[in-house]
Amino acid sequence: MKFSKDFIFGAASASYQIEGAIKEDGKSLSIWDTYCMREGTIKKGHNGDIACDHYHRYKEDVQLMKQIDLQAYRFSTSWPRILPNGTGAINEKGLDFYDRLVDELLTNDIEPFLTLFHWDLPLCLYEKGGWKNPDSADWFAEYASVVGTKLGDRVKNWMTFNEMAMFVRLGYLEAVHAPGEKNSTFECLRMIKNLLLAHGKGTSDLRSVLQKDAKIGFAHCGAINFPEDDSPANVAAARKSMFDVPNACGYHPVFSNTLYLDPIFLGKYDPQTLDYFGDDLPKINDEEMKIISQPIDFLGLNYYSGFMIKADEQGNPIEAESKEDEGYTNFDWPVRPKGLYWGSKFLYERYKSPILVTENGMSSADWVALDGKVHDHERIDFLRRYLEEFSKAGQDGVPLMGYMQWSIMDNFEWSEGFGQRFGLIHIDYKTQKRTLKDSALWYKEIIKSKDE
Ligand code: GCO
Repeated sequence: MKFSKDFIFGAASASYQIEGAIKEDGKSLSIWDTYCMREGTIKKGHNGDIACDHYHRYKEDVQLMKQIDLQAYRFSTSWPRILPNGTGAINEKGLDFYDRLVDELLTNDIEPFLTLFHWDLPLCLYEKGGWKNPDSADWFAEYASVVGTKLGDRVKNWMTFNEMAMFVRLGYLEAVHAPGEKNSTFECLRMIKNLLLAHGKGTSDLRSVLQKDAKIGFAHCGAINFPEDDSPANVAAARKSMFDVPNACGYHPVFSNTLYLDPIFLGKYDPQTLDYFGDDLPKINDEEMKIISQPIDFLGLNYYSGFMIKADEQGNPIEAESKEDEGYTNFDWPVRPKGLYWGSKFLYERYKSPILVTENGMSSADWVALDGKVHDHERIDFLRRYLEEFSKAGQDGVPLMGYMQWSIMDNFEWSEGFGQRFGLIHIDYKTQKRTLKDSALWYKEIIKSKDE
């Protein structure tokens, strides 16, 4: 596999999934803290109260990253740690944590990639209506500018939101993630408009406090479809289906790629979205659309598995039965590396934005073996397959910024609790002992070989 000289290899995490310290140093609660307190929400009653205790162990964790020779680390900041009231008074102690983390990373030659919102909305803002409140775009912009002002002299790569489509779907439509609501399509669409405005206003307020060379992106996760084979009819069907509303893979249309990416990257709703939702779709006026679609620097792609598509007799996309003897991860997600090649290509063709893989990885049933090591050979095979496909996209002309493996360490996997292990680093949750998995050592070699 080949990558360009400036391609960057890193690994990712998110605040609620690793930090713990949910009530420390002036942090207020987030919707994830309280969601986990509700009985029956999380497998085995797990929660992120302590998680990987990264809040206290970040120095040790950065040293482990250093041992892997990571070039970059993608993490998210916790909004209620920084602004306990959601807006207004800054909690300096909370903000200092990220200040120290950034310094620690830079001292060890690891480039920080910062996500502002990876799902831990301050509870106090949720109580004011959360993302349903039209003021939420201004709340987010204020938070973005607070973090940007403090860290913008050192952090060059920023992401506004992580997987807007996913948290709308899981948290507000299907009620399987915080805050656990089931809303109508009509209500979701109104919330999505506020979210898009939050992304836009956040981007402009952030831009105004960052240095000129800073990059801002949006980390997206949606249906990624790839063709059953390279025949022109199947390729055309797969390409079309990625941006169809509804999509051949059967996802609810509020989870469609275009609903989010077209306003952000193309400055408009696509015709199918307008058609499908009709009067339910809130109007976005020109001024608002300008805010939403101001230029950003990259499209972050979170990719784990996708859908295999073929053309039916009329050329319409339909899901193809898998003929391959696929592997399945511990989550039961099919191993489908081809989506990384085709997905990057299709997204680039439509949005013309460089692609950064902001997440990719797999969960497996890892444990520490008798020899004290973690032999996760399946993860090594998985990552190699996916990276090879991503590299192919680059060779075909898609501008690739880099690749962030999910995740730097095993962590709190939302409603699955600690049962799904995605890390390059194994965590023993009883003792908080960290062990580099075989995949981490393999990844180190991949990073090294890039420059050879
Ligand atoms: C998401 C998040 C991550 C997950 C990861 C594995 O996609 O849900 O961005 O926080 O942990 O994707 O499911």
